[in-house]
Amino acid sequence: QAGEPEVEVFSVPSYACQRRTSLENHNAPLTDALSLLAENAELNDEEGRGVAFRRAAALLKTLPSAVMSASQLRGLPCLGEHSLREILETGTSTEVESTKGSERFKALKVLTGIFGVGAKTADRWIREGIHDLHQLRASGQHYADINQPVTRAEADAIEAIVEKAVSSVLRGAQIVLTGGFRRGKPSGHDVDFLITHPEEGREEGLMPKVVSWLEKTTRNSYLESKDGPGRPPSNMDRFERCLSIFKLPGAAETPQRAWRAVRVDLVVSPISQFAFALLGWTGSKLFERELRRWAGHERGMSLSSHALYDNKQVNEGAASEEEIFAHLGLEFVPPSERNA
Ligand code: 8DG
Ligand code: MN
Ligand code: MN
Repeated sequence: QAGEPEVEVFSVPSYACQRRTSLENHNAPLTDALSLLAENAELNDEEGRGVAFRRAAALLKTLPSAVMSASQLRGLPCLGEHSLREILETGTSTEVESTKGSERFKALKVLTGIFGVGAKTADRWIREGIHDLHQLRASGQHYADINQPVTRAEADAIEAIVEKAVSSVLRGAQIVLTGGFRRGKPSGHDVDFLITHPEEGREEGLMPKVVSWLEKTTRNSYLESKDGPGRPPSNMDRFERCLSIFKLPGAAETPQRAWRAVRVDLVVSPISQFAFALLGWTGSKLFERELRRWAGHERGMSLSSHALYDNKQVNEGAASEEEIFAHLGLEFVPPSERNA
């Protein structure tokens, strides 16, 4: 028809694990708005709403160009109920604007921006009338570092230390950088490592040894380990895991010291489960969630960071991530395309 501009109607597979999502995002204004709504839902313990917003954002991140009109999204999964149309038409939405202006959201953001403070602690402080750093200081609470992103160069420096620790306590043990940095992100909220040994069983008991090596040898760069009795074990898996805090030179909130704290996630896996652990700890969180949903809903299988079981509870072994994707009937998606 004359005069009608041609608009591309996007067509996208439903599951994020069927798609490639690089760090290049053509719809940042939309995904930023949806991520803000997701964050607000998560900070308020509304997991279902959070996931719905994360899914919608992930879908837009995968599109090859900017969305110009809602009609281009016709028939796409999980875009119906949200403020998307309003954002497309007006550049923002009433929900996004009211969230941004909300005192509770602002307080949750500021307080969870403190190192080691999660939604639960922030919520308790808010109920005690603490909404910002000034009030927190006045309340006499122990004052922590502000979260600052970790750069790739800092991650590399920490990798060298962890590498040294691991090979010093067990010859032949290997480490792999996982998480966001393996997906090519230039910065992250922490640094994630997976540790293994090519001989099954040799990795047993490795974590305490690595941690004591770090404590003894690297006083200047190692602060503490957050595992042990104080920290409930993860309900997601049974790996030896340790949340460590490293010291890096840089501006800290407390003027008396010249370093800041950086979170490091250490996980030990036996070589027989290594491919599953690698896939499970590389992320993104939404990509992982979608992989498990695909496995369950579309294949009748069950995927974890340890194993893949088919519908007869038979363990499908795998020596590589490629094999796991093949077992799941999915095309292989490299780490750099898992930024859903
Ligand atoms: P960022 O740190 O750069 O902000 O992003 P990220 O590296 O993608 O996120 P992350 O919070 O460090 O998590 C990395 C992956 O690890 C993610 O896919 C989820 C996974 N993961 C946890 N906790 C646990 C757990 O307890 N068990 C298992 N199996 N996986 C986990 O974060
Ligand atoms: Mn990470
Ligand atoms: Mn992590």
